[in-house]
Amino acid sequence: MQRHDWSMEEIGDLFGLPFNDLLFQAQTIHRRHFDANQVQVSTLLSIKTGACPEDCGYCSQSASSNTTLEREKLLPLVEVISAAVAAKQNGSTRFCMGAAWRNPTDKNLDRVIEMIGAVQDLGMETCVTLGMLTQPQAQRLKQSGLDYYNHNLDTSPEFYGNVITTRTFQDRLDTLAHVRDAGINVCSGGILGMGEQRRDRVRLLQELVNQPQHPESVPINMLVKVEGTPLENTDVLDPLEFVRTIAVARILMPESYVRLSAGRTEMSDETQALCFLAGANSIFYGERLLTTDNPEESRDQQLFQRLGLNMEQIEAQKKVCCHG
Ligand code: SAM
Ligand code: DTB
Ligand code: SF4
Repeated sequence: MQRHDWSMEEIGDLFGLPFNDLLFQAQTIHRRHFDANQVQVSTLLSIKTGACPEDCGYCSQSASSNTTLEREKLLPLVEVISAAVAAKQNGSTRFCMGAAWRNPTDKNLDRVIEMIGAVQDLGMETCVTLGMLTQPQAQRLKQSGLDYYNHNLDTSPEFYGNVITTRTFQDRLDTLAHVRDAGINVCSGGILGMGEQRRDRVRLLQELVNQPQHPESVPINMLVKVEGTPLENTDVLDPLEFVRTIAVARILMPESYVRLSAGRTEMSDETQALCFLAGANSIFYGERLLTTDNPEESRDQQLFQRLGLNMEQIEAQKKVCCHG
C-alpha cells in the first residue's frame, strides 16, 4: 500500500538514521519489491538542443547560460531511429528523448509523436521530456502510446526560486497532474548538490511521495557542473548524503524505480555500489546524457560485472503488446 501522508519530521528522521541502519532498511524494502541484482537501463537522446527560454541555473541549454553549446534544430526522424537502434543493440530497454523547450507547440508534438511511434516499433519503451504540457497535449501523447513522461520537480518549493525564475514549482505540479490524468507513467525526481540544505532534500522527496500516486520512476541526479552556468562553482555534495537520499527515496516509494541519473561520470564505483545497495535500480546507459558525458559503456559493463548486476529485460508480455 502506498502512503501519501509523510511528514517532514518522519522523512527527516529517516535521513538522520545511522548510515548502516538506513541502508539496511532501504535494502530490505527493495528486496520485497524487486530483484536486488537487476538494473533497468535507459538511453537518452537530445532531440532538440540549446537556446531554451527557461533560466534553470544548472542547465547547459538555457539561453541565459554562457555555455559554448551549439544549438540544434529538432533532429530528423532517421537520426532518432538510428540512435534508438544502437541503444537497443547495447541492451537498453527504454529510449528517452529530451527537448530544450519551455513547452512544445502542437506542431512540435506532431514530430515527436512520429518519433515515439518509430521507437515503439523497435520494441523499446518510450519516454519524452519536453517541458510543460497542457492537458490536451498530454492526452495526445497518451494516444500515441507513450510509456513515460519525465518532468522533474528538481528541488524543494522553498529553494526553487534560487535556481529557476522563469517558471514556478506549481507549474511543474500542474504538468505532472496533466500527465498523470492522461494515464501516462510519471518519471519525476530532482537534482542534488545545487547548494540546497538537507531540509530541501526532505521537502523534495515529501512533494514526490505525497502526490496522489508515487511517480513510477524517480530520477535522482547529482548536479553536473557545466562551465558557464550560474551553478558551475557550487560546493560538492558529500557522496554519502547522495546515497542517503537514494535510500530515503527507496523507503518512501517502495514500488518505484529509483534512477541513479546524471553525475555518474564523476562518481567512484564505490559510491555507485552504495547507491545500488540503497535501492537505486535504474541508470542511464551510453556515453552521453543530453549534452554532457555519461560513463563509457565499457566502464559500466565492468561495474556491472564487479557487482554481479544484470540488465533488466522488457517482460515478454510487454514485447507482445508492442507488436500487436
Ligand atoms: N526542458 C525539459 C525540462 O526542463 O523538463 C526537459 C529537459 S531537462 C534537461 C531534464 C532534466 O535534466 C531537468 O529537469 C534536470 O533535472 C536535469 N538536468 C539538466 N541539467 C542538469 C545538470 N547539469 N545536472 C544534473 N541534472 C540536470
Ligand atoms: C533526468 O532526471 N536526468 C536526465 C533526464 N531526466 C532527462 C537528464 C540529465 C541531463 C544532464 C545534463 C546534460 O547532459 O545536459
Ligand atoms: Fe530548458 Fe529544461 Fe534546461 Fe530548463 S532544464 S533550461 S527547461 S532544457
